[in-house]
Amino acid sequence: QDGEVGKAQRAAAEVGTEPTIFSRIIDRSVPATILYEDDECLVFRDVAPQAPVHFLVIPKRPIPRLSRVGPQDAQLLGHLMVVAARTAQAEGLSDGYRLVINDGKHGAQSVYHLHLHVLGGRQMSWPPG
Ligand code: DGP
Repeated sequence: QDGEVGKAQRAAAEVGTEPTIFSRIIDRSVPATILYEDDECLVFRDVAPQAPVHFLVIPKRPIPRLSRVGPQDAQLLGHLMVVAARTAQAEGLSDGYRLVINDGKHGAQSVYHLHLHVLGGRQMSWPPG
């Protein structure tokens, strides 16, 4: 299948074999527009924005996907959401925004390093595709 879904399905076949592009953004060997960083997470603009504001919040620890997290990750996951909300506010998204986590093949995940999408700056619709 072509497009984003096809890319996601091909990526699903390679889970766990390689560090992802996001590891290279964390270590600065691939450039990105970074909005926020602390010891646990990094926030940067999505290279293919789907809304006027579209950024990603990732843990520095390379958890591959949401369905692999356990109770030991609860504090980190909460931190990612708090950072998402604070960065959304800093980006001026006072009329609201959407958080998305794609998991696995059916979720159309293409990069197997856990990430929260934050999308805003336009009216979203429901249901998502
Ligand atoms: P997902 O389908 O949830 O796995 O989304 C992965 C997102 O990552 C997708 O919206 C595009 C973005 N992305 C992929 N490669 C890069 C990159 O090299 N730099 C940046 N900034 N974003 C990337």
